[in-house]
Amino acid sequence: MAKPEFKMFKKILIANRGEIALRIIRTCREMGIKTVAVYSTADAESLPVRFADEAVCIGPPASSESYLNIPRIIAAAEITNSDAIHPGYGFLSENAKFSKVCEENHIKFIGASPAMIDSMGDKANAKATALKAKVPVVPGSEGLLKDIEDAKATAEKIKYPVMLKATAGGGGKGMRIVWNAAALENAWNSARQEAAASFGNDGMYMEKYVLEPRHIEIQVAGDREGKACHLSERDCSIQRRHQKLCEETPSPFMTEKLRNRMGDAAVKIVKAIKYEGVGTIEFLVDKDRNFYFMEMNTRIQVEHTITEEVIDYDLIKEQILIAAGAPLSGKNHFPQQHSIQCRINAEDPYNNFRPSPGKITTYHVPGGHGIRVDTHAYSGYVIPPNYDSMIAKLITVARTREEAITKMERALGEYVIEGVKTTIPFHQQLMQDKKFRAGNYNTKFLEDFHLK
Ligand code: MV4
Repeated sequence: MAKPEFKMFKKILIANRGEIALRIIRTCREMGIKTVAVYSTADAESLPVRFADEAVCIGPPASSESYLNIPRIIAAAEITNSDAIHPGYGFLSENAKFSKVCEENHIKFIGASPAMIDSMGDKANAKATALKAKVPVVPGSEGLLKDIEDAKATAEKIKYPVMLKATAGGGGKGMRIVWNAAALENAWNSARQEAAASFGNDGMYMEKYVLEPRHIEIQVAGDREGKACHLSERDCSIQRRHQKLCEETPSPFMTEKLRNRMGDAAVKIVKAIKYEGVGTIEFLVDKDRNFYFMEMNTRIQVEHTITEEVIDYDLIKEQILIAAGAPLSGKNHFPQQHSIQCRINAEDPYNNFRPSPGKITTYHVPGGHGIRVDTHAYSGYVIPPNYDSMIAKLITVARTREEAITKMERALGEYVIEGVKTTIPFHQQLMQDKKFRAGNYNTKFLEDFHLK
C-alpha cells in the first residue's frame, strides 16, 4: 500500500473562547501551526486573544452575534487566510450548517461532516444506526412514535416505567419519565410542546426507563481510510441537571471484560458510519452491567483531558492530524493510570449553583506532581455573564484512584479564587463523600447529595 500523504494546515482559526481556545492554541503552537483567535468585545482582554498569533473581533458579547455568527466567523477566516477552523465544544461544534458553509468555502472544518452531524443529531436515527451495527440499545419504539395511540401501545408492550425522548433532544430537554398509563397523555403533550419550542422538531421516541444508570462514555477515533479505535471510557455519572461536574477514568464500575465489550461496540459504530475524527459514544450502564447506546458526540468534549492523562495522548493533536488526512494505527488504548477532573465553575453551590460572574480579585493556581489546570482565568480577570460559567478544569493523575482523590483534595485546598463564588467547596465535599470514595455512584447520586 502506498504511504498515505497529507498536507498539514498552516493556520487554524479557533471558533471558540475560554479554556478550550487556549487548549487548542497550545497544541497548534507545538505543531508549528499558526492560530487565529476570534473574540467578542466581552473577551477583548482574554488570554486566547493574547496568545494566538492573530485575533479578530467578530462582534458584541451576545453569542448569537459573535461565537454563533457563521458569516462573521467565515469572514474572519477569509481575511486571515486560515485553512481550517477548530470549533472546540459547544457553540458551532455540532452545527451541520456551519460544517457545510466551511466546506463550501474550502476551509477544513475540524469536526464531523454536515451529513454525519445531521445523522447523529437525530437521536432516533442514531439509535437505529447503532442497532443496525449490532450494538445494544434500550428496548423501545422502532424509530419515531406516530401518535399518542402508538405511544400507548409501545408502553404497554415494553411495560412502564418508560421514557419519552425528543429525537432532536439531548441534555434532558423534551424528555419525560412516565410511570404509568394514566400519566402518559400529559407527558406526551408537554414533551412535544417543549421539543417543538426548543428544537423546532417535535419528533418523539420511547424507551424502557433504566433505573439508576451510570453514564459511561467511550472515546473513539476514526480516519478516512476506515481505521478506527477506542481510547477507553470516562465515567460521567456525577451530573446535576444534565451538567457534568466531575468525571473520572477508569470508571470505578468498569471491568476488563466490560471495557472490551463496550469498546468493541463503540468501534463497531465508528466503522459502520465511516466516522472520521474523534468522537464519543455515550452509553447507559445498568446495575447488572448491561450497556445501551445512548448518543454519539461528534466533537471534542470538555472531559477529554482525563483520557489524555491516562493514555498519554493529545486528543486535539489527533483531531488535527485526522482532519489533515493522517492515518491511525487502529489499535485501542487502555488506561495506564487514574485521572479525575473537577469542573470549577463561577457558581454558588450553596445557592442552587447560581452563576456568579464578576472580577477575580485573588487567584492562586494549584500545582505539583500529577496536577493539571486547564483555565483561561487569571488574577484580575472579569468573568463575563454572557457565556457558560466554567472557569477552570482541575485534573489529577496518579497510579491509583485513591491517590488521584487525595491529590484532588490537596489541589482543591490550594486553589484560591476570590471575588466570585465557585464550585470548589462542592468538589471538596464530593471528594470526602463515603459513597463517592467507594466508587458507589450513578446518575442519581447528586439528587440526595447536600452541601454542609
Ligand atoms: C435515559 C435514562 C434512563 N432510561 N434513558 C438523560 C439525558 C439524555 N442524554 C438521556 N438521559 C437519560 N436517558 C433511559 N431509557 C436516564 C437518563 C438520565 C441521565 C443519563 C445520563 C446522565 C445523567 C442522567 C440524569 C438523568 C437521567
